[in-house]
Amino acid sequence: MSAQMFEKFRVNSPNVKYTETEILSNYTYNTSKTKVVNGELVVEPVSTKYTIKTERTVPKLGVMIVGLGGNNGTTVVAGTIANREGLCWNTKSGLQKPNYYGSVVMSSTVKLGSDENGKDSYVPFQNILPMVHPNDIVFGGWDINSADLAEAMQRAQVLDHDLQVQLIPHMKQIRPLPSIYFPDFIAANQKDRANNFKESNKLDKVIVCWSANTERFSNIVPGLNDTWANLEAAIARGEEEISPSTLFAIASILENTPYINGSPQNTFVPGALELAVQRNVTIGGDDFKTGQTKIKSVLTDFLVSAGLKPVSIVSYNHLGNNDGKNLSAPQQFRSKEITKSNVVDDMIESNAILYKEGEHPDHVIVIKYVPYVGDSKRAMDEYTSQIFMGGHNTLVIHNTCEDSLLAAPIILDLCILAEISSRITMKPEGSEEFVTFHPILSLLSYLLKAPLVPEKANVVNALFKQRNGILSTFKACVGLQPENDMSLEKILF
Ligand code: NAI
Ligand code: DG6
Repeated sequence: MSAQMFEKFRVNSPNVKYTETEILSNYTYNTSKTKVVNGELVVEPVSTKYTIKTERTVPKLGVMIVGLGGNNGTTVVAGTIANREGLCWNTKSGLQKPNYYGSVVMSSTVKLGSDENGKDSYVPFQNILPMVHPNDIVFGGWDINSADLAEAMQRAQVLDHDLQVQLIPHMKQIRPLPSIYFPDFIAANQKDRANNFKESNKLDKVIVCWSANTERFSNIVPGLNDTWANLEAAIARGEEEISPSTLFAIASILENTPYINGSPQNTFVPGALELAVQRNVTIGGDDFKTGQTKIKSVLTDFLVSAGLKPVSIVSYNHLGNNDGKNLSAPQQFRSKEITKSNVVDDMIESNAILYKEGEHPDHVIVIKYVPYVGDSKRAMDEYTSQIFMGGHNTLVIHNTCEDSLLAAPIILDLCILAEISSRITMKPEGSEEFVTFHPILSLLSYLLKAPLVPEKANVVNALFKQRNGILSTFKACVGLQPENDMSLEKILF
């Protein structure tokens, strides 16, 4: 065996100090700066020293889901209860135990080093820093439909029947709070679900996550939503172009509560972004990255970094749940088409040997609503690449999966990562002040199709770069360098 896992670890280094309440790490961040001098690229290594402070006390986290009665909302709550209560259920293949598969926090591991025999030592991702355990999260939220979560879970038809039966007593105790419904923003075919409206709700929980229906994009209108001052006035006037999701985000930010957008629409209009930055309240978005897009952000990265040239990417999918129904309307489909389309841009731009400036593969997105398949989404992707000497390589992928079982662990990850990120602060050498991460939390990019990033940062879509970004940051908090794949200690003769 060349690897082994340990539950706990301690870093033994003069640069790391564990106190009762904090982990303090003196960390040297190494990167490179480039500039062009007389037409030549000059690269200079740069080292910056930071003191990184991580608060060790894990808070009791409340997660408020907008769209709590939907497939994702009910599945994330049900899955967490099943794990917490240790509910096992019979299936045709035998007894099934609950798990958190699909959660990068709960079900993946991190390499911390190698022992004297060269054996790699791993710890669970969740143990690299003190993080909230999903079993301890308290869920609540809003929906435009008043069904309790037992009813909503049964309507979703995602979980096995035997498990649902065991969950009913727990789930029926939770009923979504009433929400805001503007028929103009989600598809007209959602009208029969909206039996429960109200203008606004007081947001008082720690993290709010939008997992409600995909809205159409809002128009960005000068004087309306382009600045916080204009947006505030527009909300006060009750302007119709302010979407429910933007209202939730604003209410959340005003309550100093982080807000995550799991759907594609442009909730964070410029005025909302300005408010989040002004008040330093964490926001993350847009659109959960689950199956097809995750594969795309791996496969395209592989092709382009292998020197192969993707020239056509066609992504087709059909599904039969309420999300699929909502997306069958043109404006809501358009929102999803946008977030699904931009996910290869950074990889294409990184390779000017393969692509001339402005050149891009043909990239087509199709989504069809097929009620019979329910939550079991079918995704078919075809990647055609140009290869050596004018040849072509076509890869075809067929993927069948329960959509909400992929999305639910991602909701947990987003909330857990947003929470731990709020307990990390950094002080550059020479400064007196510890600073937080930028409120537009790009660290969440791994879990989002169209990552929001601070103005000066580049969007990264490539999945393993995104994962490495999270891990390198968390390892820095305990005084460890990013994973170094040179393995010099093992390969020199
Ligand atoms: P769903 O249709 O089952 O659930 C959405 C829920 O939102 C419904 O219960 C609906 O009544 C409620 N709703 C609609 N407007 C609302 C409002 N203004 N306030 C409060 N509640 C409202 O959809 P599902 O499958 O749970 O997906 C949720 C969202 O997540 C969709 O926008 C979807 O595109 C997005 N998403 C889903 C992924 C997946 O793999 N399941 C992945 C990426 C994004
Ligand atoms: C149809 O595309 C439904 C959508 O909500 C997707 O299932 C969802 O956005 C997940 O997409 P992906 O590309 O991350 O698998």
